[in-house]
Amino acid sequence: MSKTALISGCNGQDGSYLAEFLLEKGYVVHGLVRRNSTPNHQRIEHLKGRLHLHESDLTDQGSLTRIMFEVQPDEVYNLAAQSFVGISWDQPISTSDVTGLGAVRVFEAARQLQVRGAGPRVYQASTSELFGDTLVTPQNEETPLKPHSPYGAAKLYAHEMAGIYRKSHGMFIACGILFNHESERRGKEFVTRKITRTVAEILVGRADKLMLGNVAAARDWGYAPDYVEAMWLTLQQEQPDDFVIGTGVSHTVKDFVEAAFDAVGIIDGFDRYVGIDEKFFRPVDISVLLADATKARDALDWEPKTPFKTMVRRMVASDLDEIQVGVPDSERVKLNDPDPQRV
Ligand code: NAP
Ligand code: F7E
Repeated sequence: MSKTALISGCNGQDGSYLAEFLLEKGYVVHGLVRRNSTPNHQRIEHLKGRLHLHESDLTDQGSLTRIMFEVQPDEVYNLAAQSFVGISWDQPISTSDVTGLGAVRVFEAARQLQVRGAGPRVYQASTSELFGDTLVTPQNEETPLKPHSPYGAAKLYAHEMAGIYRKSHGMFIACGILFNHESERRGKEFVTRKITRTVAEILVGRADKLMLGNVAAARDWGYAPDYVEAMWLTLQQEQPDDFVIGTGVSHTVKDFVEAAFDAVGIIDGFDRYVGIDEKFFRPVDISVLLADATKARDALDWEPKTPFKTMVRRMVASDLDEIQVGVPDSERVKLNDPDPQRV
């Protein structure tokens, strides 16, 4: 019998990849999406007809509980969140409500179902932002948690509540302490996608500057499709547990910029095109994040598959395609070199 999964944030970067992954595995997949005045389900458009979508909001307990009861999922993946760290200083209340309390509303809906004998397994998307600007490097499941952003604090609340629900109610709730993961579907406000998009625009002559903030910040950037596999593996374990998920390699924002310019064959791109603008700095930033994912490797048999440069290259190639929609193929600017992973 096929299993049933419910994904909140189904239209997000990770939600869309996870939906694909679970459909491929034969799951019946239900997704929660927000109501928008102009429906915008771009990332899951290609899955329409295979996905069961439900309108809900993480601030609305009633609809979450109702849908949980209707769907009776075997597995719940709570991926919905206000996930942009930068905006969380400007919108701390809604970030706390959605990213923090919203997770607890999902746990609570699952608990109500468990009380009636049909408790699902629950995955909570925790984050490397939990560590804050730590001096402990690399970070693993034992590293102290001291977030520096309203987003990180909201995620810490959700993370702690996941543990409390697990212990107090005997629920199967597991968290992935996910380090940054990117893709062609990454939101355009995040630094990686902003870089690949602008580099593509510079290449075709539609932009002449890439304005950034703290280019010294270093992050452990992996490829999102690899990370959804880790989410699924986490829920297939005998016991619920938390796992750090990352690559074990950290790059600065400047490194990412250089890799993106390299991918399109622009030399000295950082010096020629990058400008620094105060408005992209955060009140507080994290200097370095670097994952020690040994526990996930040993217990889940999970390893990231996609090298950093391959990911950057795919993102730039995809942005090049997107910005040249409508341009005849013969006139399109393309990446010259073959993808190192495909040759
Ligand atoms: P994302 O692309 O921003 O997707 C977040 C999803 O949440 C979107 O589909 C969004 O809906 C939905 N959402 C936002 N507010 C909501 C609300 N009030 N009610 C219901 N849905 C709401 O994020 P992601 O990169 O896929 O990340 C997935 C999860 O992993 C998030 O919880 C994020 O915090 C966490 N995480 C991500 C990373 C990373 O590097 N990507 C790292 C660590 C943890 P719309 O589609 O309508 O906007
Ligand atoms: O910033 C610096 C910025 O916004 C990365 C989310 O998925 O990962 C993500 O959060 C770094 C920061 O991602 C710009 O200051 C420099 O140091 O791409 P980001 P994030 O804040 O790391 C974590 C793990 C999550 O959980 C989150 O949900 O890049 N940076 N210049 C910039 N950042 C942005 N956005 N824009 C700039 O111009």
